[in-house]
Amino acid sequence: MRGRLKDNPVPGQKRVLLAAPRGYCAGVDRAVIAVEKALEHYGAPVYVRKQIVHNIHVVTELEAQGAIFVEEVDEVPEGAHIVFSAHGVSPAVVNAAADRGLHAIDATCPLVTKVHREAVRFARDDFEILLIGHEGHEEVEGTAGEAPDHVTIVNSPDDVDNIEVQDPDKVVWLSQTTLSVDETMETVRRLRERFPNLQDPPSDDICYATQNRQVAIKKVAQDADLVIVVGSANSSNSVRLVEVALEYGAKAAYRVDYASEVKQEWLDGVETVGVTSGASVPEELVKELLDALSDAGYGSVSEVKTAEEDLMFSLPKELRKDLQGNRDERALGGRGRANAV
Ligand code: 2E7
Ligand code: F3S
Repeated sequence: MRGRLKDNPVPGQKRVLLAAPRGYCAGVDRAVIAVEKALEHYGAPVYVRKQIVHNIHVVTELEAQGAIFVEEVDEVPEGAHIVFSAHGVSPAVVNAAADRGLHAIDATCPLVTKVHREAVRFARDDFEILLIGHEGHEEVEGTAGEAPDHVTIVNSPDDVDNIEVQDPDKVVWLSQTTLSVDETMETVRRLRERFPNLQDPPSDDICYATQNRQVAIKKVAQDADLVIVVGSANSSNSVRLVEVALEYGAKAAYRVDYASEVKQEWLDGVETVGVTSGASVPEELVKELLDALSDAGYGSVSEVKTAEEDLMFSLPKELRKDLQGNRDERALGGRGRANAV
């Protein structure tokens, strides 16, 4: 059914094209499990700086298990456990947590840490870093905080004309991991027009998960009258999926946190609904959307798969160490808790 519906839809038949890959990436999976394991191992409450990932459902579920989300480390009682979110933190935040005697568990996605290292290295070599990304987003604050005196944030292609640099022969661009690939390439093209010796990052900063989800929704969007993206409003990669869907031919595209937000009028005259979800979105929310669409007559679902994903990251090292200690204690006949990984 999968191929037949996609390539040769029955005229007038309502159907869903379900993008794959969608939903959780390796960095989100690791960060959410880190909070759950921390709660199991240390007991509630465990504090989390900022939303662990930008999804309201994930945050609400973790709150119900005993996580307390704070904006800054000074809200956390001295000596408590704190998890840094998947989007990363600047050294200033790491230091503030240490000064307060907090036990920090760093759930920064390893692919963000890689960009932090690039920023540190280029700053050490005295480059000016043009960081393409959205000002105010936690990831951008964290990366810029690695080398504040060397970083200029470039929000959009239109920002390029206003950038000032000291030495146009010593500039490099880096980026946030969750941007639109196409828009970022346009920003780089315009930067290079102004600074022909602009250096590229050593490897892609826009991560595999962002890229894969955009490729999949581009394919779906070509055939979709409507695209629905499951994801929260502050989720950069989810919002990008709506934009990409519109750019690649979807007649309409909306973002929802929950299936209950789908408006009846969105479906008026619609034969093909494309569905995807951002990297911070649990699959159960997509399932609920598919159930709601099925109730509305869109029971035929074909997956449009453009890549396989099997990347997994190990848990943050601070947590692994404590969980390992727990295991050793049990092996020695101690009374450790029976919940280590
Ligand atoms: C961490 C990073 O939580 P998200 O919705 O975050 P964005 O950055 O898209 O607002 O998605 C997962 C995620 C993506 N990037 C987590 Cl650095
Ligand atoms: Fe990491 Fe990319 Fe996910 S940076 S948290 S793998 S969206």
